[in-house]
Amino acid sequence: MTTTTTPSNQVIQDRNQRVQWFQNDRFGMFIHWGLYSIPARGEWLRSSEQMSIEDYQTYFDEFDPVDYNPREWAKAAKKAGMKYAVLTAKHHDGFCLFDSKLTNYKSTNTKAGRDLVQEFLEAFREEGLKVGLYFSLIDWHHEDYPAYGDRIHPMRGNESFKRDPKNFDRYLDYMHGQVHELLTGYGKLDIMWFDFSYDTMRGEVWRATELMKMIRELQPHILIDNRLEGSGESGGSIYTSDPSIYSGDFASPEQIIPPHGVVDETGAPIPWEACITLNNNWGYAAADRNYKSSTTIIRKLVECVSKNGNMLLNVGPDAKGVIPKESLDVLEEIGDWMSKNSDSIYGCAAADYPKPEWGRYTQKGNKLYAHVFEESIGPINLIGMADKVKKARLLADGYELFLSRPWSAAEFTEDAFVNFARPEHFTYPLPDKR
Ligand code: JFZ
Repeated sequence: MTTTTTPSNQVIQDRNQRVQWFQNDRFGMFIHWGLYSIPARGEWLRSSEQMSIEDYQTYFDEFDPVDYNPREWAKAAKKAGMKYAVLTAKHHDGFCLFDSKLTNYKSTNTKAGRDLVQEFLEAFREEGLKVGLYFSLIDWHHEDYPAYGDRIHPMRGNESFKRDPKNFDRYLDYMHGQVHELLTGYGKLDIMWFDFSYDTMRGEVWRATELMKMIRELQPHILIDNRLEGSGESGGSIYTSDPSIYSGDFASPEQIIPPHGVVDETGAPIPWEACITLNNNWGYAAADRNYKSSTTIIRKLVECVSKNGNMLLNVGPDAKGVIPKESLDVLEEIGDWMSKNSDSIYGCAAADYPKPEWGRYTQKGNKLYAHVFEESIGPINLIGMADKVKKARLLADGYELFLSRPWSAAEFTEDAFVNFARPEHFTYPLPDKR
């Protein structure tokens, strides 16, 4: 028997195969680190402060991450329950943390004198984590990139692109060449995280089909985000039932968790990963003390999974290569929770039941995980589950919870109650189990 599939269905089928580990693992670490970590004002400063290439050069001359020890990063990630990590091999400033043969603007030519990407990959693989690299499509340092110069407006780069498309093609050769280097010189990579498309700078403007054919030939299993075609906002044909070869394997909502998850126009779920900062910046920003609490992050991770999504949680190591203590503290608290509750995250997805009023559900097979976000008075209500719940237990310690039907109008309701109170909390005998 032969089955025929339209090319677009084949794209979706291949994608759904590739993302299986990703949708099982659910939680990863994003790492924004580069020259911008020195001034400690975030990774966009060269553009937002309109710095000249000469002014920015001082950071290259200074770069000396004496405390760079990616094993510690990897240990922190693993302890937090993260299963993969994505490092900025090159951000918009064009500085390469790897030993590219195509530029001198790289870590090996700084005081660091090392291939920092290689060390990152080794360290994280050693801890058993999957590894990905962020690679900027935008390059403020390359002379053939449309926004080259001392007044950088990358969001308006296409204006000058229109003036000189020939040079831009030379940039694309360079950019494709670096992707080739990363895919051939560093072993098996699990994710390539391109960033980002804007205005008319998207899709085939990057020679995306050519790029993807090379990528799929070199590393067929690697996951690609959707930003060769889109950005942090929803955009690109990944959001349709007819994606192209460069639409990506997952959508990448940025600093937002989509209210209904991500689906195409037919309602079919699309793999997605929300990338979220711990404070308000991606790159190290010393003055930014606005850290989210571990409770917030855990609930947001649960929310992602409850909507079939992943979370890529960012850290921004400082100039020396150290993850800020505030971030490490949050990671550790997340890890405490994950060490007892990760069964409700790994391998889980959206539940077959609507969102409960007191929190979220995640589900794995016939196990429903009830994440209770709010203090309730008395038992929580499991709407419509009177005949479905056989047992209810606390995930953290296995304590078997008291399951009952609502005491009022019990004959008419499909609902069940789960009481979190333990026997010692009761001052009266529990009613009979129904
Ligand atoms: C991009 C980067 O610019 C940023 O520095 C960081 O790396 C983040 C993860 O990705 O952020 C974006 C991407 C797209 C838009 C804005 C910020 N956009 O389309 O407006």
